[in-house]
Amino acid sequence: MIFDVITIFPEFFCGILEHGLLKRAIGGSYVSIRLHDLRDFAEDTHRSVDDRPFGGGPGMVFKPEPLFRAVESIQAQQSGRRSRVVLLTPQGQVLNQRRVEQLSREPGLILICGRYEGVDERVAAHLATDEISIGDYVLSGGELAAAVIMEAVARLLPGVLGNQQSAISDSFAMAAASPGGGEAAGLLDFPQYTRPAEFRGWKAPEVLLSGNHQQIREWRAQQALAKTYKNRPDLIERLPKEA
Ligand code: 6GU
Repeated sequence: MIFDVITIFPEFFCGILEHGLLKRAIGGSYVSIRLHDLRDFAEDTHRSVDDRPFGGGPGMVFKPEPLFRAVESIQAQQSGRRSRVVLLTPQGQVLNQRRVEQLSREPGLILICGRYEGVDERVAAHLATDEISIGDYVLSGGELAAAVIMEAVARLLPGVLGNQQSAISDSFAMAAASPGGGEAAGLLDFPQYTRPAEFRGWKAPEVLLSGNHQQIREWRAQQALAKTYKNRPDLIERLPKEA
């Protein structure tokens, strides 16, 4: 999977590429990430990429020309199928695991880091294939959102996680493939405990130490439901009705 990231802050990505999952995915050649400085595609000597909004108002808006030039120069180097062009913007469709799974089936993604004040709408209308937001809150730019997408997609690529089972049974992964057939059915994950069995007087649930795997499965299913009910009642509403 090739990620082409278009940004005014290429250095922003140094840290996340040098640690953890993305570092391993790059090291193992599952993923390659190419950073493109939007200013390299500016048309004037000041390398300007934004301008004041038509109609007035605060802030600056990304001009269309540098973004079109950047995407078209990336596409000109692609031989096979064209990558989807994802505009990261708070006006986009909210990312979820289903969308992450769709994106993980692409050979590559071009990620445009927008800015909060705005991107000329002709980019959304005529250049981007997708507009994605990572949630209902405001970030100054799309860089963190691009990092979120790359991490979430990379960990689904075959081979990136040593233990594929983990990706399947994580919170939000679908029930069809889950081992117990229920605990990951669109619910949050069940609570985990590790040693010590007692910490500051708080005991780990005895059932987890019992070795009774049937009881452990039942406890985890019930706890997953309780946690979801408490923190994400909206997910309960969306459960498949037959269960
Ligand atoms: Cl993709 N961009 C910005 N600027 N803010 C956001 C976002 C994206 N997703 C949530 N908030």
